[in-house]
Amino acid sequence: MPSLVLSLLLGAGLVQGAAIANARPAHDSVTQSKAATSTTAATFFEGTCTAEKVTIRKEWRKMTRAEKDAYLEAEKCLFNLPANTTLDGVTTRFSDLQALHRAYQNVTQDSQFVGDIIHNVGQFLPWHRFYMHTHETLLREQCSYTGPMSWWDEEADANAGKLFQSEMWSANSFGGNGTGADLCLMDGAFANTTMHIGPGLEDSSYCLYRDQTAEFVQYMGTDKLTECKSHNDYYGFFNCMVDFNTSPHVAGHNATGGMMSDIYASAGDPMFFMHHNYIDRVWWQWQAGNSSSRLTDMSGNAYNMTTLEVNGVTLPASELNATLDYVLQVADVLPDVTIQEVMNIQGGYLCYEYDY
Ligand SMILES: *[C@@H]1O[C@H](CO)[C@@H](O)[C@H](O)[C@H]1NC(C)=O
Ligand SMILES: *[C@@H]1O[C@H](CO)[C@@H](O)[C@H](O)[C@H]1NC(C)=O
Ligand SMILES: *[C@@H]1O[C@H](CO)[C@@H](O)[C@H](O)[C@H]1NC(C)=O
Ligand SMILES: *[C@@H]1O[C@H](CO)[C@@H](O)[C@H](O)[C@H]1NC(C)=O
Ligand SMILES: *[C@@H]1O[C@H](CO)[C@@H](O)[C@H](O)[C@H]1NC(C)=O
Ligand SMILES: *[C@@H]1O[C@H](CO)[C@@H](O)[C@H](O)[C@H]1NC(C)=O
Ligand SMILES: *[C@@H]1O[C@H](CO)[C@@H](O)[C@H](O)[C@H]1NC(C)=O
Ligand SMILES: *[C@@H]1O[C@H](CO)[C@@H](O)[C@H](O)[C@H]1NC(C)=O
Ligand SMILES: [Cu+2]
Repeated sequence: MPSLVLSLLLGAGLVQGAAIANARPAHDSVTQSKAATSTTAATFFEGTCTAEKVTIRKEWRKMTRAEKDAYLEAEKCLFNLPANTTLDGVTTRFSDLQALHRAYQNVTQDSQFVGDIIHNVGQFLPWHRFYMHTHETLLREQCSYTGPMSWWDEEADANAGKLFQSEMWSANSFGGNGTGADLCLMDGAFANTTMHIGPGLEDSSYCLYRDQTAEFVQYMGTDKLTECKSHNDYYGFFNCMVDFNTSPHVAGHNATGGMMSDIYASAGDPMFFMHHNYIDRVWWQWQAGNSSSRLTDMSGNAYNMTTLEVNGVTLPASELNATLDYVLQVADVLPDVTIQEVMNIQGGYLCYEYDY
């Protein structure tokens, strides 16, 4: 693998820390500890991750009231801490996360603009898994959060035909639809929050907003997920799950709408993390469903948002593919990792499981 130099040119200068990554040698490949299974119950403990250490990510509705309140308070704590990156537009520790998600969509690599290196590329799912871990680490280390991480069971809400009536959007959870001309979020834990990153690549002061859109719910239920999980190869699975406009990933963003459907600014809505933990869980379910191959299955272009097939046309592969030794970065909020290190959520670097 060629050495990779990423220059995130942001405004005046080079981003401190996000500037250089050298490819690392691949780690020893993962050895499976359990036979293939199709549930989240199987465990794949490796290295320092053991049954004693593993943490459980709980679906929002399985959290106790006290756990929900502690989670929302910790998130608000990140909104109230000072920024600690030099990325464009940052004002708070939470905005560091939002800004770095945007920065990797505007990348110049080896003097060539390659655009987005975290969406619609092979490393999409591993990068977002690492990003979810980065968010969790900030909650725990900066805001003393000790409770479970959480996720949103979109499949269940979509199947029930009441996605927008679910408790997720209640006034003592994440708040509901936007209101008024600007679709501002006016209820819930993050009501009346002013954002500073976005829209798009611009920066301005505007409200955290939502525009819930029913037409996307059709891509969020069991039928669609079964279709995606029927692929035995990572590329087929990932294209179905995240890449296309009819994918459960895009649908969750655009059903929530507003800031969540602005790909650059989307991580500014705290629902982003509930959504992406859910997407991470679906990937994990799929991996555990045929662990002998899928815990090491990685492929796809590493830049320029190419899909395997668009309208029946196969696009040329980029010079650089996403492989297990590809280096993932979060602008030095955490040290870089390789894709290999995040393939197994119980592989040692990561150590968690989903409650169901
Ligand atoms: C996006 O990239 C361009 C070109 O490198 C740069 O001029 C601009 O400042 C970047 N914008 C943001 C918000 O990162
Ligand atoms: C900010 O980042 C610097 C450099 O990485 C680190 O030394 C410092 O502890 C950080 N401060 C906070 C409040 O996280
Ligand atoms: C990637 O896509 C951008 C925008 O479409 C284009 O300008 C650039 O030449 C492409 N880079 C490579 C290396 O293909
Ligand atoms: C948000 O702002 C609106 C309009 O100013 C106000 O009516 C509402 O009480 C505020 N909500 C919260 C939770 O602060
Ligand atoms: C959310 O609010 C917008 C603006 O009022 C409205 O157009 C949209 O239909 C609402 N979404 C739902 C699911 O009710
Ligand atoms: C999702 O929403 C964004 C912003 O409104 C829009 O640009 C994009 O086309 C939407 N995706 C689909 C599949 O409609
Ligand atoms: C599991 O993966 C192996 C290797 O690719 C393949 O031969 C087998 O058919 C797969 N099993 C299922 C259930 O997809
Ligand atoms: C990237 O992957 C494609 C498709 O598997 C392959 O044809 C191509 O040779 C790979 N490129 C490199 C540089 O390994
Ligand atoms: Cu993203």
